[in-house]
Amino acid sequence: MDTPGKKRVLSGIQPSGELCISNYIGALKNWISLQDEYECVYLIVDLHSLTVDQVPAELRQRCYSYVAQYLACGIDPEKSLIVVQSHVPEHTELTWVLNTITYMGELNRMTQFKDKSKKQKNINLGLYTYPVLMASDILLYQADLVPVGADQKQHLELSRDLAIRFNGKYSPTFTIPEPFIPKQGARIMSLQDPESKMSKSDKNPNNYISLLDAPNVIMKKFKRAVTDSETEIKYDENRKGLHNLINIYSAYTGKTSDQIEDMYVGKMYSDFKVDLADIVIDALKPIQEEYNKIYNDKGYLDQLLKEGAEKARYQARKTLDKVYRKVGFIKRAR
Ligand code: ATP
Ligand code: LTN
Repeated sequence: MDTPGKKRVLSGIQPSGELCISNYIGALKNWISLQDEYECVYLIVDLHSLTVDQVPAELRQRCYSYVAQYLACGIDPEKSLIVVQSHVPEHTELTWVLNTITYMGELNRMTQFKDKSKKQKNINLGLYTYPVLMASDILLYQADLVPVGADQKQHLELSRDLAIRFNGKYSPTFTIPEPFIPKQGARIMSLQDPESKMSKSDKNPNNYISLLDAPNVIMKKFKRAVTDSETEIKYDENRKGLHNLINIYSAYTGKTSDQIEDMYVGKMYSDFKVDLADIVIDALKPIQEEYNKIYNDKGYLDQLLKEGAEKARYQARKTLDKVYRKVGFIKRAR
């Protein structure tokens, strides 16, 4: 960390549910491609995941599993830091300060809060202030760029507003982060309900493809994916199910929607779905093989997280000390 002249990338995923192809297409794929040009920090945001009910032993295993999946997908620990959010206490410390410059009206407008409040009984304060913790994640590392799916745009705008507000109230302290959202595939939809987004914590596993799903499961889920009663394979926004499947096809092959339409002239939905399933199965195979090699090596994963946390804390402390000084706290004698 702290290479002069190199810009910073920061992003994170909360360890709730199984990582899905939507998380890969919307976020992870870009995380990987940004590693050479930027200094990257990729978080497993375990503090955020507590806003949804968790089984402690499962959460612990899932965090290890996410680290192994980040690595298996191509996050290179030589180039990027993989960090568990709770290992760097500065995240929660900065959150407090940012809480004091966040207006309740801003949080009331957050669509993720509104959506999640409808879905779960436990509408806790953490769910409400979730975007402030996310802003801390980003601002703590002075990130320039934040690769996320389209659903996170509103949260990112809040992070920018808080950075601008703090800088204005005190003096320039935080870098103003920019979102980095893919042009295509920024919003992958559910396979059974193409009106709502694919979500890894969905109760119905038929709605998503997990990165660790077995080939026969992937095939079955795509075959069952909701389409429509037409026959032609056309990229039409109004035919939501098919539109979504073409987006997934495009994300995994690099082919444009026009090219895909041409390839399937005169063919049936079932041909298209089977091909798509095969493409995704082939893409996930090396990831799953690599995952199986590293997931059980807890010693290696722990060591990697230890190094990640140490390096991250250096930068985090630097920013937090600055913030504490600016707001008028007495410097702690060391
Ligand atoms: P949860 O259901 O637990 O909220 P999620 O699948 O919505 O999970 P997040 O942890 O909220 O995933 O997001 C991780 C990353 O994946 C974020 O960058 C987010 O923007 C991206 N992402 C989530 N869902 C989609 C989607 N349907 N299409 C594209 N990107 C997505
Ligand atoms: N809120 C994000 C996860 C997240 C995040 C971040 C993303 C937490 N902290 C910092 C980018 C940068 C979500 O996807 N639900």
